[in-house]
Amino acid sequence: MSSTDTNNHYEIVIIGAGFSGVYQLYRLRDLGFRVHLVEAGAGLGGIWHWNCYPGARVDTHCDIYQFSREDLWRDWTWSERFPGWAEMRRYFDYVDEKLGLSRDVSFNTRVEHAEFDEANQRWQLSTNQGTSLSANFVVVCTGFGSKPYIPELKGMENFTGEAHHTALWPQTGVELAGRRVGIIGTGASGIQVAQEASKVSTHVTVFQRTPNMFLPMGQQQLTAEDNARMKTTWPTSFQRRGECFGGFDFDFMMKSALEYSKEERDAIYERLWAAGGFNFWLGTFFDIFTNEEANRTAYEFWRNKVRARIKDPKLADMLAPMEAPHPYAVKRPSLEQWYFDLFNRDNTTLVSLKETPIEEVVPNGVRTSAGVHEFDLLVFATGFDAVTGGLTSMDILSADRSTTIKDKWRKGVRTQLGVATSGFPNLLFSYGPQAPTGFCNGPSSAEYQGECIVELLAHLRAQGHRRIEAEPAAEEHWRDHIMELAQHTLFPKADSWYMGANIPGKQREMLMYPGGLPKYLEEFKACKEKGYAGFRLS
Ligand code: NA7
Repeated sequence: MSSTDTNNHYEIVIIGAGFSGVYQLYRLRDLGFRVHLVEAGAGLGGIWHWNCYPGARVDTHCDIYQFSREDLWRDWTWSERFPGWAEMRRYFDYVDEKLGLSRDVSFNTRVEHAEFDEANQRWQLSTNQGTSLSANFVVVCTGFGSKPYIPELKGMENFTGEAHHTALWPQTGVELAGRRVGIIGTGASGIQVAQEASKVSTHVTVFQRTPNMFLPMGQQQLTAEDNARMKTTWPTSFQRRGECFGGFDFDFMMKSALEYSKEERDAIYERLWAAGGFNFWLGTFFDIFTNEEANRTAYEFWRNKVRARIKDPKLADMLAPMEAPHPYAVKRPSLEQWYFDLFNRDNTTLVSLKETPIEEVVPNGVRTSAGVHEFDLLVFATGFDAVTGGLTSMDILSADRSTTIKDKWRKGVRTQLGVATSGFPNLLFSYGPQAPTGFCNGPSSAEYQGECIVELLAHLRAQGHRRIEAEPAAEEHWRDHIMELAQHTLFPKADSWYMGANIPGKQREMLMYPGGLPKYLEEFKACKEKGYAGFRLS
């Protein structure tokens, strides 16, 4: 082995420095592994590094949107219940300072190609920097949203203004003040930009394809005293995450929405609504997700709340139609602060792309079937090739070199427990497909699922195993189990990124494990107790 090989060879290489990657780095390092992390961005934080557009904000209350290590939370103070991207970046800097992470990270380095060296049982990775490194094991932590999606629009090359996707926002910032802004997409990103733009821009035009069932954020400014009080409850909250479906510190009510009279039910809905955040989603009746009649009760409550805020009945019909466009809550609801109020002002226009589709981009804006909408800045808030995009955008060759992950998954994702796929030995992934991921709070997944992976790697070392590979039969079984669970829910009834249905040509399938975090952990534990059944260890 040459000296270069020695320098660039690690026991474990982690790809991606969001919550999952950072967790893997410090846990594996603490266990004495020789580990290195490769990150495409210039800093830690994952989506909190890339998503620096105005208004980018967490959708989970800060109590649980952080690492649960006491030496980290004890000395950190949150300024808002739902922190913005700049505060999240400061948080990652703080974690870095406390744990000395950066010394083991290659920043501005994107893994482009990976192939397995059978003779040495190791991965060879090549990067966009022209560098290469090798590792016995690779843990991919590229997250659910690392491959932005920009739709192909006719005439885009003719646009003379500025155009950016929210997740590729220039790190130096973009001026919103005094400009006319056009925003395509009304997910979390789109409405966050719209809310900020409405304060300073001359005009905001929002292009909506599907009305999004936003929930009230319930933002709060936090003092040092608030933090001190909250810290007394955090150990319990951290513990609770592993017991709740979505990795939150609250869970569904094991009651049917239909067990109650309308008055009783609405009183419960009022309480959940007032609590803010995802309470009206992950703290509600369990059968909202499985029973259309129960679901309709939540939609009607939501619709009436929203319509009461919008003065123009036509706009109310566009934003909160009398008939739901799809069941409530089967697309991830975003949190709004003053989004619906924008439409009572003169400087905001809402364009329904269902009624008037975009025909082409013109030099000064966008032409829909109803005419031209002019603007200087075009924001693509059109989301991501979610969950699988981080993995499939790298050229990862199977051990026998017959395929890539991207090609293998073209006809559907196959994994054992959402952490490995057959044909690709010694390659594990955290917060990826067929795991709780998008149904789970990010840091909770990073820690709970992440710890399963850490234990697995420690087990391999303890047993002297040099190779782990998912068994094809096990991944067929896991896939069937996921599809079976999904069939009993209303999730397949919407074109969401949970279903891979937001990207043209992508296989439509449930991409998440729909049984919830606790059940997932049980499955993993059972697999571990059977000597990691479904994985071939050697
Ligand atoms: P999302 O939630 O995937 O939202 C993307 C939005 O872009 C959504 O409103 C889409 O409409 C819209 N979209 C996508 N493609 C098009 C085209 N071709 N034309 C018009 N509109 C389009 O992404 P975000 O970045 O906002 O949020 C991602 C996650 O981050 C979010 O779930 C939170 O977890 C935080 P659609 O609804 O598909 O009709």
